[in-house]
Amino acid sequence: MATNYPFKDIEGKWQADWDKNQTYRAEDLPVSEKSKKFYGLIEFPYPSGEGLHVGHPRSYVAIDVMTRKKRMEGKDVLYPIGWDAFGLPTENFAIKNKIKPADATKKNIANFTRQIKSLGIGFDWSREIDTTDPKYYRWTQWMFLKFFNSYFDDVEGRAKPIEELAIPDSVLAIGDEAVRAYRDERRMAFKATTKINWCPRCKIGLANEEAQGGVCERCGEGVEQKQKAQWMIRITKYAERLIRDLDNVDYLEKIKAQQINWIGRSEGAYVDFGVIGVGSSRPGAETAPLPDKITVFTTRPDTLFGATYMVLAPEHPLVETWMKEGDVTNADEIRTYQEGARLKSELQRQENKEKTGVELKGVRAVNPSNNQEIPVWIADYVLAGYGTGAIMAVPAHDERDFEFAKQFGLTITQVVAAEEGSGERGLPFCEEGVAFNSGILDGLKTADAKEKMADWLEQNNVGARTVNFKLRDWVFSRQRYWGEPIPIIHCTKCGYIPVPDQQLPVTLPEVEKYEPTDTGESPLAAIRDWVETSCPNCGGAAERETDTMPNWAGSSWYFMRYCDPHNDQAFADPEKLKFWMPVDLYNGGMEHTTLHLLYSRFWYKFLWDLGLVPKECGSEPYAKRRSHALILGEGGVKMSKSKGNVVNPDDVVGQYGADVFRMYQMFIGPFDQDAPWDTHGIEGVKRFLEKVWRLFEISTGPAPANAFRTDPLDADRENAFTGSPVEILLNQTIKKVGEDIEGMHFNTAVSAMMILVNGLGEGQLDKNAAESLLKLLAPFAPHIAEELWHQLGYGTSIHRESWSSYDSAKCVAETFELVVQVNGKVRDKMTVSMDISEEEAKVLALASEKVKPYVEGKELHKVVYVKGRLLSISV
Ligand code: ANZ
Ligand code: ZN
Repeated sequence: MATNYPFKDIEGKWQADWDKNQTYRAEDLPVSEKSKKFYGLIEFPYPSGEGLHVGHPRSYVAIDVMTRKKRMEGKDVLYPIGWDAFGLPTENFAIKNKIKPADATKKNIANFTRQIKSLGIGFDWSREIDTTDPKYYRWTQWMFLKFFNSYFDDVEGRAKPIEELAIPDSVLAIGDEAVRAYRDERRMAFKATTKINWCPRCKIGLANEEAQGGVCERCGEGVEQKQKAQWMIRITKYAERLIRDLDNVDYLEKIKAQQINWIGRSEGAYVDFGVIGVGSSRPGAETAPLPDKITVFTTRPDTLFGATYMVLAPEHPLVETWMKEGDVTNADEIRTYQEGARLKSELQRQENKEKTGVELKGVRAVNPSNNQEIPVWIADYVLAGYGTGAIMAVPAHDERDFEFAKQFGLTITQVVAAEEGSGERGLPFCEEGVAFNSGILDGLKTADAKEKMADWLEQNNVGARTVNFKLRDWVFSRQRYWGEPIPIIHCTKCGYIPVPDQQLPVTLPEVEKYEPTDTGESPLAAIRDWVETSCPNCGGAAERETDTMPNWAGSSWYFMRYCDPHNDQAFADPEKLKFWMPVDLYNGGMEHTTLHLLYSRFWYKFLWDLGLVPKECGSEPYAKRRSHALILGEGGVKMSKSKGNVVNPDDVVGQYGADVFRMYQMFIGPFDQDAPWDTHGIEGVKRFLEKVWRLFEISTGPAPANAFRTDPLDADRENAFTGSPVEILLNQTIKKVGEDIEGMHFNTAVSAMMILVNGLGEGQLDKNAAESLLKLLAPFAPHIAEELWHQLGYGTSIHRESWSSYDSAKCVAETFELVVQVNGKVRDKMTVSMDISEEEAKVLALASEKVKPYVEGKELHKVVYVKGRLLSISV
């Protein structure tokens, strides 16, 4: 059933009015006014063909409530909206329906705009952005070229322009080719052939972050491994700072923990093992040291004496070397094993299944701690991409090594015990303890033994302390059409040449066919007259890069574009960045914690290092990050088409209006907990707003002759409730709603308003209570609040009014009448706070002028206190 107030008229009317008067427009002020600004941000949506999901508004309405309150508190609020519109679903939709991705995007954006506008969210639409607009992606491309034209200075720990890279004389001496290669190896954006996660269904390469759990993030298909030349960005150079700077931001603890865990910092050491040939067919190397060394990364250098064999990843380059040189004698067996490993994903290789491996016959390693010769194996549980791609195996103290040693009958030597002298215990023993069987380390606790061994390695030049990260460089190429073209030109003479700034953007060509290819080539590769171009450097024939950027590119910096969305001279005016940045509150999904949130922090830091983001903005883009939970279908299961439990926001708004929808979204449950959609719940909210409406109808009478309209400043009425229970309730509610909004406890703010409205009762609404109630309601139900505000006789928007303040003296919990008896006779009655203690009650009673005459100069015999009622004194 529809509401009993005319929401259709009210909502449309006020939305048009806000639009016309630009009620929610953010004003760019001078930096000196910075304390006035509040920048609230939601993750801008991907405008899919399905339209808005009821999950989207949970975030939008929440930050709308917050920013509306801030605006009423006098802040200059920036709350913008835009479209993260590149991406696979649109491309696939366009292919299927034989339309252009750009046209599909336009249509989807129009639909999303209509839907979002129908919710009355206070976005500043004048700042709308679209990542697929060439005016926007021009700057995304420009930023990519900044990555290309920069290197990371390890000493200073920051990115710098590539021209500042010092080229060693030895390289200069070789010539231009060598200089170019030297630079190319150090660029922040570089091309490399690596094993990538490949989704055979989407026909697209995926970053590790997009293939968590070994399945494609988009379609759920199991990913395969494929070798491909890819553009990569060196996010790993920022690993340390991405962890460290979390200390300076206010993020939910679980968000920080997830990022730290994903970056995966491990302290440990490199250790070099010598190699000897013991059967090599290399002349002179039959039983002699080989020129190679195996370097491993270990987090437990203290266990070096227990390293009884070594394992290399099957892809380790030394394996190739030894096969080529004829050092290993079982090459066929090794080849077969390598083939098998190549087809497995990293995840499969880390699974706790039966261990497999092959010994490299003909070579042995030398443990530097005791000069013992130990066998060298390859096994796929050692990953090529982590650490050095090789390990020292310590089977007594590492689970995987232990299983492997058992499987292949390798030596297991224990070197750490739980306590000194406690010896054998169940192996593997993977905890910390005390070293034994370990020469110089004997008797040391693990922490000390690690330090001592690290010192020893450094002194003897066979290793060094180091820090390792799980984080991988960012695979930045996609072989698809609907993304930003990577603005690089390949010239056979000059190498990779950036497209000159004045030629940006490199726009996508309009084509007939967008289908991806099985070869892993981008569809752009087939468009020859787009691909063929001339080299900006030498003018010779050259080809465009045909890979496009991942859909995370445009969203890595969009929050800065909002600060100055129409600028065509710069991605944003530095003065405007100085005023608005950082974002004060950013809300988004937990699923983006190790994707967008990490990428955009990195991207921002990079621009900040280069001074492209002013220093004054600070080194972090988001001061505060919060996350909403999911809205589930009725009954608590995930909404899905197949279950038929998808709620369409259009239907809800059509039936109940935007205010009910918004308020229900906030009432549905704690913001950070999943909550099922519930039709009874929405009915409850509807009745609440109806009650508010009725309350005003009765109190103010029919327009235009109602009380507030003719006499909005009636002083008597204003004071009518001073000290009354209604006034206390009102002050309490103002306090609670304000605090709940700040703490993002929106559901309890709504229930506080419900209690207030119940308490106000019919006919009890005076001017002060009426105004305060509407101001509290305004962030949640902006339309009805605006309508009733105007009915009170005001001519300007309630959303530009000031937020109500409360009087803490009038927020006192509850009071009761304390009866004071002396020797059984009532001598006084006093109004006291409900939470008064016995001691306080006694002090008050004895100080009473009416009680004093009966107790003064007498000995107190007994005092009985009955909470909430009585204090009985015997003298
Ligand atoms: C010897 C050792 C002894 C290790 C011991 C552990 C326990 P995290 O903490 O994840 O960084 N490792 C190193 N590189 C590897 C690779 N490419 N593939 C598989 N495993 C690798 O783990 C570091 C530890 O994981 C390293 O420390 C190494 O095993 C192994 F009692 O070295 B350890
Ligand atoms: Zn050239």
